[in-house]
Amino acid sequence: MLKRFAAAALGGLLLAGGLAGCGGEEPSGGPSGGAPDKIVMGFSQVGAESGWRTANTQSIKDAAAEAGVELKFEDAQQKQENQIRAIRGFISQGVDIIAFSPVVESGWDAVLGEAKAANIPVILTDRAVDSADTSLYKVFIGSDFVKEGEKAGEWVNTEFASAAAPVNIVVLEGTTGSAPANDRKEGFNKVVTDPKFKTIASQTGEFTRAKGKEVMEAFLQAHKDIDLLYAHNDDMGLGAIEAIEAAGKKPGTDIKIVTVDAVKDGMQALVDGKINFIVECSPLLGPQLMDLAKKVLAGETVPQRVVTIETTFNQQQAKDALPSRKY
Ligand code: GZL
Repeated sequence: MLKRFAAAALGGLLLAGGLAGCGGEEPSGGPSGGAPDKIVMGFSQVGAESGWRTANTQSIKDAAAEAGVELKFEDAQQKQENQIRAIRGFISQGVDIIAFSPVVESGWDAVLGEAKAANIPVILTDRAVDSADTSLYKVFIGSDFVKEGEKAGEWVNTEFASAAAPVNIVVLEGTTGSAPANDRKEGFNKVVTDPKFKTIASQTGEFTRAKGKEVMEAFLQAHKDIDLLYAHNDDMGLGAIEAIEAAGKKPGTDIKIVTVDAVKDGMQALVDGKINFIVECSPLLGPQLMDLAKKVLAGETVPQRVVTIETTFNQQQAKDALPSRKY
């Protein structure tokens, strides 16, 4: 059910979008009055840049259908201005709740302040914002990206424990300014501290295969002695594998590769020995998101942070897990 704004109802100004489906009844739902009978959720998605994102979108759409939530879904094509525009659209339509995965960490206070002023609760999924004002959103559900970086780093320390200096590392970073890129870098650098490790190149591959391949080609042109690639997601790692093979080298052998996500294609490359280790980042956030949305709208207390549970995979673990992998 679309929501009329309390202020608008008082002033007799009903937003065009607010008329449809309302039938003039009082706005129900919201923190005080129990969840609306039919929740309308506006969701702004980052884009469709990776296998992870595709699985995340499917999880949200399937969970909305399962939960009987009317989902207004907008794909931002990895542009913050498109997400801000979508959120303003949801506000003017008078949705009951807004959820989104912020493409970058900064620049959200104004539009989230507008949602707050319109009394529309917001849930962050997948990625965080750096707003100091945590009253701008009800809950953030997603992975601990710093821990993911630490897990990748711990594997590197073990894998290269007996390696002589220097161990030359190249990094394919995620989207510049995004929480996963910032935090996976932070976590990795926190644990990979032995002076024998040298990060000789680090550049964004925008979480895509195409850009990951392009940047890895440039790394290979500039550096003949790369020992390890740390890619912030499987897709960039898979693009890099193409570049490494085109350069006549063996991925997983000549150049070791550690990635994050654990989507099917990445897990297959791990089974094939082209990737050496994957840190899981689960995209299956849909069911928890819908459950939290219902709780928020029913006025129930919800935790401000819900961390997704995830693991890591070596080659044998990938062989065991791949047949039943959901994404
Ligand atoms: C992580 C998510 C990242 C994935 C990438 O939660 O935001 O964005 O690791 C995706 O594959 O593009």
